[in-house]
Amino acid sequence: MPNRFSFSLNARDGEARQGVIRTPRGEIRTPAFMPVGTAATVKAMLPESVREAGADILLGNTYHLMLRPGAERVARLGGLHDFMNWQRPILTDSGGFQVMSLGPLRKLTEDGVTFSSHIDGSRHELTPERSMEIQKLLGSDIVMAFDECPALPATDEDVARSMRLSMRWAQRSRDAFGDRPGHALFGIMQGGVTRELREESARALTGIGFDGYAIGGLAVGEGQEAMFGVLDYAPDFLPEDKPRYLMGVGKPDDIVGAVQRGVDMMDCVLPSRSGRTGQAWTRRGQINIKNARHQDDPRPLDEDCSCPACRSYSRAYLHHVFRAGEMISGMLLTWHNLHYYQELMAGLRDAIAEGRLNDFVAEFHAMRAGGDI
Ligand code: PRF
Ligand code: ZN
Repeated sequence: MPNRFSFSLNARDGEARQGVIRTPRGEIRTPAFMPVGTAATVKAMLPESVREAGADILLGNTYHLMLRPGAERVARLGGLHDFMNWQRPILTDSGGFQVMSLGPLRKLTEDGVTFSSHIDGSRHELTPERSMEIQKLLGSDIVMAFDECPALPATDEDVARSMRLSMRWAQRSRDAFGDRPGHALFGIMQGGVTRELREESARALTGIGFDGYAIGGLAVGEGQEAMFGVLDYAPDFLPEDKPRYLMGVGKPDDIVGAVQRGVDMMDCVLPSRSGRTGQAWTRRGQINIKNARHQDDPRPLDEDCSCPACRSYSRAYLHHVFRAGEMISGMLLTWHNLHYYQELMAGLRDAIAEGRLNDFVAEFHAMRAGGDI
């Protein structure tokens, strides 16, 4: 294992890139999808199952872990990797975005954000410096700068003001992070759907210098067309030799479109969350397992899927356990969804490496039916 963080590209196909991030805790094949383990667990999954489904890295959340069980406690117990029994890389989000979604419970100043816990109402403060400290206590491998993400639509003036605050916080994050060999700090581009603001944000971040660059502030209500519009130019503002991470995206077709536009990493709660609400994602489209049409269906979710849910269980069984409120329902559907997402990423990586991404994407769209299958 290397004792440093590095990124190298193996292949390009159009704007798409295929590469590998090396860290002391293992390699991350890119384009990568990161399952979300907000509260030190990918819900309904054992860590070894998350790995078996194909994940190289998980995402954890500063906001949730600082409130419960507390970053200092996790540090005393040996750090997040030991605590949750996942020894591979972990990326932690910085907390700003999660605090923003609290709405009226928060107060924003130049220094940072004060907010009330959604758990017990207690008051807390997050600043760039405290966010860096918490992510260090957790032992995160990829630390995210502390930022603010405005909900869209917003006026250009509000988006500009917020972006400039995030860029001042990015500098403070960089200063507080210091020099930690083997650990990476990523800056987060903001600027809404305005090209000039995205460019200004990228210039500010590259001037500071980060180990990787996230594209934040998308998938917040602007719609896929507007998001792809930004992704048509924004990755070009970032250094070619550093990973680019699109935060909080998305559905399978969002992922494919983002990879085509030069994104290297993504995360989303969708495969795990929708697994618990009875939604399965497959190559042929979505399956709503609640639907009565599945109650006598002996077929698996997807005949060609090799996940445990598809190897050993029928749609009829999955329908039954979902309707009965049995926990195995969320376990099996989450496993299937994570497996599907990771197979999609592997397919994208292979296609880029072999210079046939356009054919892969055409096939991806051709396979998908409309509605519940
Ligand atoms: N900033 C941070 N986390 C995020 C986002 C962001 O803009 C998004 C936007 N989709 C998801 N998660 N820090
Ligand atoms: Zn499956």
